[in-house]
Amino acid sequence: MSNTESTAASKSDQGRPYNTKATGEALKTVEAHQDDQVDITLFGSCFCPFVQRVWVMLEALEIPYKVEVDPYKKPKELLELSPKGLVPALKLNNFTPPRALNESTVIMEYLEDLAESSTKKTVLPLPFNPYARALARLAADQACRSLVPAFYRYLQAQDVEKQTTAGLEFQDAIDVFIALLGRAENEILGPGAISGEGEAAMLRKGLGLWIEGNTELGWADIMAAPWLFRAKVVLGHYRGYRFAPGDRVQRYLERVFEHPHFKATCSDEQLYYDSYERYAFNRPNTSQVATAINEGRALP
Ligand SMILES: N[C@@H](CCC(=O)N[C@@H](CS)C(=O)NCC(=O)O)C(=O)O
Repeated sequence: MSNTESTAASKSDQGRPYNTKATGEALKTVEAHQDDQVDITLFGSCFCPFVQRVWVMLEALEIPYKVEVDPYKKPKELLELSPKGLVPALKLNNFTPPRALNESTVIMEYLEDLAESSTKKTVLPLPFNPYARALARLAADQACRSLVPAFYRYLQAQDVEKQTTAGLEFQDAIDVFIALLGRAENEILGPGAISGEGEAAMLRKGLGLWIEGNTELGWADIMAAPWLFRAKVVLGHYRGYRFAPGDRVQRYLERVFEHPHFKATCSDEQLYYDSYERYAFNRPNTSQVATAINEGRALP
């Protein structure tokens, strides 16, 4: 029996701590990003989905960076960058003294703006069509405000009845997210779309991997992917969750999970089983996010 099978079968809290060091592809990426002579240092922890968002952005936009893992114990250096001691945080080394940014969504906006004048890469539809950009952001907003909290509610729910309700709510949050990706596709590229053919071809790229044939991650993909991946791995393991069947959705998820920029930031599955055990058994003092969920408050 493999490690994974024995963990899945036992389903009891083994008191495993979160991992402090990336494994697999993510470890290779960490090792390839240790050059001190770069403008951006990403403070992150290897299992954190909020960090993964930012990490995927750096990869997708080809912005040079250095990555530090396990600042979870709140070293002074992190607290100077991120007031609540949350990761991700960016240290911006090109300012004297260095400046800082926290909040994954704000950092994503910052990197998108930065890339406009540096690497010329983007993960959004081009600015000549603000409506197409807004539709991509609408799906991303659904990921932030519904899908992410629903993920934690489901994972932290302890009795079967609450797990069933939370599971349905989580699936609903995914369905709405997918519907919004579909809406962007229909309204920008579909029959009677507002754009002409040339314009549609230019906008198509920025709509991300939902669009069959597209090869680059989009804004909404990056916003949601870390939790979609943890739904497959962690909720699959601890809650028996499976994505609702549907060929198009399955193909989309596969394209996201297999995308080189996403894969480069993923550790081996065992790391996620271990790191999320404390959430799955709702141990006290797991994290600020877990506490907020237990107290019915907004996420930090
Ligand atoms: N709103 C923040 C949330 C970040 C967050 O909660 N990060 C977790 C790791 S996944 C953290 O740093 N937790 C430390 C703690 O709970 O003290 C963001 O989007 O960046």
